[in-house]
Amino acid sequence: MIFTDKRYILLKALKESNSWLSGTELSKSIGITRAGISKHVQALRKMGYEIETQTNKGIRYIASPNKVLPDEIRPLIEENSIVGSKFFFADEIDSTNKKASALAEDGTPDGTVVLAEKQTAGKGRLGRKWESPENTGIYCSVVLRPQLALPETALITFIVAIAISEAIRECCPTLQTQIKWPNDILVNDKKIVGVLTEASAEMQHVNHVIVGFGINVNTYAEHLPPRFIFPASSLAVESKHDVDRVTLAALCLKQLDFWYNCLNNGGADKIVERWKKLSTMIGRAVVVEQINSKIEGTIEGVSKDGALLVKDKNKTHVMYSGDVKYAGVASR
Ligand code: BT5
Repeated sequence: MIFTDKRYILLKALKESNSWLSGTELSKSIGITRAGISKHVQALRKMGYEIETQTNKGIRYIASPNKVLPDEIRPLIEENSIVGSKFFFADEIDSTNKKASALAEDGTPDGTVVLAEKQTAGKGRLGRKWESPENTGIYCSVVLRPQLALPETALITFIVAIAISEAIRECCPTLQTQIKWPNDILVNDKKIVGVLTEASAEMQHVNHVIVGFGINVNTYAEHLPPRFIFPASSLAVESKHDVDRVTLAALCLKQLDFWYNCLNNGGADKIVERWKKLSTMIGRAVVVEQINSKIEGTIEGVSKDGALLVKDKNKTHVMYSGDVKYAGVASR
């Protein structure tokens, strides 16, 4: 993917140079006026970038803010083909899924990414809340426009969970992630990541799907909600060191691009195979709670369209939604 945004090109040039760059040279090489350069420098400073300017010397990059900013991620995902086609960033937002959904309705392209440093109304499933304290986590939603029939879109939650697991494994090699159907990623049986997939469809046609994920990265106990089973934790707590959020966010988007292309190109079998390897649920005794029912049994596997297969005394249940608890573990 080639990013042509002038502010991004200016920032990249400044970062790649260890010394002062002349404003006149920059304006020539980027193809904007000197006033244009000043305007972009002001905008970058407003975002928290430290950039120095001196009349005789020119312009110099000093440091980036501690934020998961699009211009920090872009250089790391230049090989992506769809995910990252466009970015939207906010320091504070109600919900990145809500914003992504509004952008999707306005026709934003496949692969548009929405990022925020803090959410005031982060959404979980079934009206639950996702705690999203500022400057510590990754709160991200991606607009996808898959060329798939409606039943196949169930695998979208799978590709997001696979992508994030692979990214965490690469970033924090000492941690073992486990995918818990349908939408959690656990480390040491603690919830680190939540994924929320929301589809807009008519009849059998999918308009778009919003995939949102929240990752507790450098978040500490006082900002995490109490949970009885699968308690909330973060990568920093589990790995005992802080994790670079930009690197991790870029790896997630890189992996998501790979698995999204796989899904669009008939790779359902490969996705289900990888999911099974990254989950530790197969063969475990569980209780699956749905709004009006409860099934107790053993997990046999997952179907090609994303359902959980749970076998009890009588039959194998094909479950498309529900909350899973391991049998024998006290309720939440
Ligand atoms: C989820 O729901 O796990 C999906 C969460 C998706 C959040 C992302 S953030 C970016 C995007 N924009 C949004 O508005 N949402 C998405 P669910 O399985 O229903 O789990 C929700 C439950 O997890 C809550 O009831 C709490 O018990 C717990 N919880 C809330 N915040 C948490 C956190 N930061 N870490 C761990 N657990 C949390």
